[in-house]
Amino acid sequence: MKGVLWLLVFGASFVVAEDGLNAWLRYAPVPNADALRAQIPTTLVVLNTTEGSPVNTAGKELSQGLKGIVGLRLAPCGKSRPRQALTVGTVAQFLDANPTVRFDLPELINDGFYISVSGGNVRILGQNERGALYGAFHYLSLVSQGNASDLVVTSNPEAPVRWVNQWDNMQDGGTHGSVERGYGGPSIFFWQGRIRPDLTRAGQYARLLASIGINAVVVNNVNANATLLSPENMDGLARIANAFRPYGVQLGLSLNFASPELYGGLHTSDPFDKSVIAFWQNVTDNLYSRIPDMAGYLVKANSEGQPGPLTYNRTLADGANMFARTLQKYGGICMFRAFVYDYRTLNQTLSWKADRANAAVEYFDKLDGKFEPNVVIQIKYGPIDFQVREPVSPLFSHLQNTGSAIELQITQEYLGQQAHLVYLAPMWKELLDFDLRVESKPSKLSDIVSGKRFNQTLSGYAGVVNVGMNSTWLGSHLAMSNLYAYGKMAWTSSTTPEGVLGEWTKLTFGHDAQVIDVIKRLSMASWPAYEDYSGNLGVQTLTDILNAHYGPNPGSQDGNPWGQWTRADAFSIGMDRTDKNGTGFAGQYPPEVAAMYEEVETTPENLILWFHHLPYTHVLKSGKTIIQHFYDAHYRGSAVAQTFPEIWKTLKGKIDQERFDHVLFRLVYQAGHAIVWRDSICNFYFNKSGIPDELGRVGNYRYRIEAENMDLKGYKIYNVQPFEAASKGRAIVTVNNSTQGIASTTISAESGKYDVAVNYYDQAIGNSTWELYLDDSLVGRWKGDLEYTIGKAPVFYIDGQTATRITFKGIQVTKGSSLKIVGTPDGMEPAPVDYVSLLPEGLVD
Ligand code: GCW
Repeated sequence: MKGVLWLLVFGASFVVAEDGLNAWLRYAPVPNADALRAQIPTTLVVLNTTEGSPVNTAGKELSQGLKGIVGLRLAPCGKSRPRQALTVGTVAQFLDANPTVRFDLPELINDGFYISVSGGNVRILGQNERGALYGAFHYLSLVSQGNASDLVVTSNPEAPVRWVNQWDNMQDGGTHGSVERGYGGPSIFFWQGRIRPDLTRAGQYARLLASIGINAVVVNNVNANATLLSPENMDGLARIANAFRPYGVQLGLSLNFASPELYGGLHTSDPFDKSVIAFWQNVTDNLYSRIPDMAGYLVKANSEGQPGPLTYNRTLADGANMFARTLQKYGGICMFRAFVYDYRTLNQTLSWKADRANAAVEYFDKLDGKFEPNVVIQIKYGPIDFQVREPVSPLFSHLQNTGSAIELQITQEYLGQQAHLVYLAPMWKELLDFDLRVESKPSKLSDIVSGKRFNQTLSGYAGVVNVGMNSTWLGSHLAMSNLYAYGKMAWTSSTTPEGVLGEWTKLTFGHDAQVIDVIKRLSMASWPAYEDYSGNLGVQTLTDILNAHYGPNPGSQDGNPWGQWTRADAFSIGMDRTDKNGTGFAGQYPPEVAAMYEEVETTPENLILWFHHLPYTHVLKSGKTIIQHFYDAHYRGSAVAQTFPEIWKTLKGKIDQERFDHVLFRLVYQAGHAIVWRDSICNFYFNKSGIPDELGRVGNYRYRIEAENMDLKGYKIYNVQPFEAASKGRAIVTVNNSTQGIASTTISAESGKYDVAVNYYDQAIGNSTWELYLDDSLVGRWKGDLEYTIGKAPVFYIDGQTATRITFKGIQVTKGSSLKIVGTPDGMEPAPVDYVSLLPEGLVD
């Protein structure tokens, strides 16, 4: 009876709307709560009750968690300890408190934990306080997943550096807003050039991160603002560190290399200049006097216009070491980014051998061993920039006497900006499992970044996360699986993408098997689908790289110094990165891997255009030509995306309405945008190569009514740039900003039920309204306000970044009747329309 009552009281939260703020730490009631509760002791022994200590936090989480999950109210321990208790603390604290207890010491390293559940006794012991908190979160996760039975867990992290980076600016505005490449709202740390007065979200963020083993957050953008070093802002940073500390999360800072000049009033930032060295030592001393446990620094230097040691004819090591030395007496770390390249020197027409991918090894190879021991080189997973598929950066095989960390991107900068579902763990797994075969010995990337392969003591993981004030953190509920998986994989690289996803889903959405299955199906299909409909065969993402890094724009890759080239011409495509004939990049790998990438035959086909320049007619192992593979993959990937909303809909009523609607909205949007991707890429390469699609799909859209072919009143024809971002290259826009436009036509399709899709452009410069009528009866009305609802970077242009589809399903259409779109412009947005598709039910085109 008690159980039933409990379920009535607590079970209510099953249907309560959820905004995502607690992410996977909802502590929601589980189905077998009664049975679980009976297995858990009722007394809690917290071995350090100092307010703000991680062990004390662990005690609070256990109380709150077990109350929520199984309805158990833990009682603090009185004078006499009961035989059965839930004990949490460090190993040392435990031995202190229990001098007579015989106990086999677990083998723990820094941050590691041990859990023993035996005979109604639960012990959660950390090697340090942070480890104890990790153990508590792990135990709560087990119970949340329905397991409170006897067990022993000894868990140690593979690598000491498990950081996240936030690219938070000090203020909103500028080209990147509050968080560069952030799609979850403004910074949780900074506002209007200062640290926010209310840092509640900073504490909540630290809580989430601690629960997945993350031990430090670099709070500000690598494109750093020197004013962060003002005394007032340093005080503010100390407040952030205070908010983090109860969760064992340390604060890290990005530095602007030119701060001595920009902020310190010096005439140089030369790392060998005495006054510069003194400036930085002073900064470091001031910071540590406020934040004694600060994690250290992160430095982006000589990259994308940022200053750095090369500006002063010093090496990158000279620069890194200068910071590292100031940190040494405090035990701090200097993370120095390998993302160094000089776009000013890159010219694809002048040299076939020019290649941005070569830069990192060229700069850092000769510096191996020249860094202070507390420097870690932070290397993006691939040699270019967070593309949908890249080979592992060869630099990992070159730094054998210097610690390295892999930089992964949780924020989906090039991968759909959280408006597309792309579960990234499978990609990370492939990268981490890749064997670089250094000196022909097993050299898995995961073993290099764990420090195992080259005996490094400082190494690990950095994940660019970019959460914001949005209650969903990343802007999308489903995107949070990426953050969860990141933490778990940084702790244990053998974590499987499916396994960790199932765990996350249970914690985030509950135990319903169908919910778990659906989220698994969608998520596991999502990266392959995105790769298919964006850029395949290793050609890169093909997104717009000159604007928001969103939406298709294959032409933007070439003809500029950013070096993300595809070298596509009328006959061939791909970067020749071979040693014998190309940029020599393949030769940067250890010999076995270099030999594999050197030859077309042995290069994995999903990277073939990364390494080779080939004719469109080159035949792949599948028997298809490259161009036909492009067409087919884009059709396949976008078709998979069409299934996402339908699959998701089967969960109606199985999860709370708020999250159900939020996810559905995004999946519907993604399905529409996948069609935009498909058509843009296919038409772009069809236009370049002149080779038609064997299946006749590309360029032939039999269900479409092009807006430019309709009768226009108040609308005019607009040539879209790039052409492939519109069906047949053209769209319509209202003739001015204040008058409605009407586009109408007579339906020639046979009468019947249709899904009516309208492709339009939603620019972030106004909120136009569109109305769709069939014979003067309103089918639907919608607004162009995606800039407020979807979170992706705001874009002003009429192009593949703003192209959007809305579909009205099951509409009765009569031959000979009239179809009309009425567009009302708003602000600078001229209610643009591309086409209408009358789709027989079940068809998408
Ligand atoms: O991916 C590119 C991004 C920049 C970013 C840079 C970097 C923070 O487009 O926004 O700057 O890389 O990683 O430094």
